[in-house]
Formats: sequence, structure tokens, C-alpha cells
Amino acid sequence: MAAPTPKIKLYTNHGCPWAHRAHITLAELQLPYEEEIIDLTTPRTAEYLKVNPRGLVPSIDIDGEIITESAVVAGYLADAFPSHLLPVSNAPGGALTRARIAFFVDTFFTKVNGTFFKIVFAKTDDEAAALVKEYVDAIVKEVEPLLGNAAPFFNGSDKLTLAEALTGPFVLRLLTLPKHGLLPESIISDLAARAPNFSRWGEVVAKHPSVTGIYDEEKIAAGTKARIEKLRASS
Ligand SMILES: N[C@@H](CCC(=O)N[C@@H](CS)C(=O)NCC(=O)O)C(=O)O
Repeated sequence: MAAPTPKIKLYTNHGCPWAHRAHITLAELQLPYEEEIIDLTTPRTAEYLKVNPRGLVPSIDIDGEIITESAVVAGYLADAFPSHLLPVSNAPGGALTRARIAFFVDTFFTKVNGTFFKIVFAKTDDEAAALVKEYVDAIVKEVEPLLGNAAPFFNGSDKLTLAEALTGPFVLRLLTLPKHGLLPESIISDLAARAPNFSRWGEVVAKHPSVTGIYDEEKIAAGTKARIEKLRASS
């Protein structure tokens, strides 16, 4: 008998890359869910603070259990509904694949991604160019070697894995925001020249329907531009 479908409510905001991780995971798992959009421009309601006392998105309510923090939400869903995203740890090779995915995600976020929004919010072209170099150097050194066997997804997988569910929102922004003038276009050509594995992988990740699903590129670009203008006006 098939397991009963869980009742899932996702508290989210479509502009948030962390919340985007939960959307990708739910899409890949083909789990139906209701969503509640949390307005991040105003203080959180007392009702939402009961769901997540930190006031952040995403959070999920799954059959009455609340789970917060995007990596925990995505990891929980991937564990609770075993699929191509993440092998169970006692499957042959399962623990090793899980370790590889965990290391890849840790590397992307501890060695590379911190520079990303610094580029977007750089105050001068020179500052942006130096940060682009820092970003590309880190990809070349830390991430490129981990994507040698991508086919086209992480670790030889022909389907998205949890590695892409967790990094995809940022890869998508990296590859789409340059055409809106929010990152120097050179970041794309530098990556193509110096990190071919990453570039090939990034292209397929950024086109995958589960990754593009909730992404409104024009709206994200306009929102980011407005945030930059606000920051400049206040500094
Ligand atoms: N570590 C958190 C970060 C989530 C996060 O920063 N969400 C932002 C939106 S992108 C948020 O809810 N911000 C509301 C606020 O800071 O008031 C996670 O991974 O879930």
C-alpha cells in the first residue's frame, strides 16, 4: 500500500534563495504542498513567529511537525522520501554518496558563495572586478575538481541531487543576473574559460524546471536593483 501523502505547508518568499531550496526539493519529490507567502518587508506576525521564532523563511509544517532552516528542511524531505536526490545511508555506496554531497555543499557555501552577494553589492567597478576574481579563483580551486564526474548532475547522476537542490538557487542567480547588469558579464566568460566542469554543470542546473520553477528573473533583478539603490542612498 502506498504511503499516505503528507500534508505540507511551506512558508516561503519567492525572492529568497534559501526558501528556493525547499521549492526545488519539493518539486523533485513531486510532493503536493500549500504555500504561505511571508512578507519580508514588514515585521513578522506573532502567528509566524510561533512557526519560526527566528522569523526567517523557509519553514515547513509537515503533518503538524514544524521544520525550519533551509538545509534542514531540504535534508529532512530528502531523507523522509528517499529518491534520486539522496540515497539512504545503508544502501550500497549510500553513505559515501551522502558524504560527497555534504562535502560539495559545504565547500560551495564556505569557500565560494560568501563572495557572491559582495559582488552584487560592490560599490565600484574595481571592487566588483577584484571580487569576481576572488569568486572565480575559489570555484577553480575548490569546486571545479568536485565536478569532474558530473553527468550532467553531481557525482555522475542523471537527475538532480540534493547537491543541486541546495546550491541551485545561487547557481541560477549567478548565471542569470549578469544580463541585468547586476554582476559583471566577465564572470560567465571567466568561469567558462577556467572552470569548464562548473560551467557545464551550472548551465544544466540553471535550466532545470525544478530549479527555474518559482524563479521570476525580472522580479528578482528589479528587487535586487531596488535594494542596491536603497543601500547607496543610505551610505
Ligand atoms: N539560514 C537560513 C537563512 C534564511 C534567510 O536568511 N531567509 C531570509 C530571506 S532570504 C529571511 O527570512 N529574512 C527575514 C529577515 O531577516 O527578517 C536558512 O537557510 O533557512
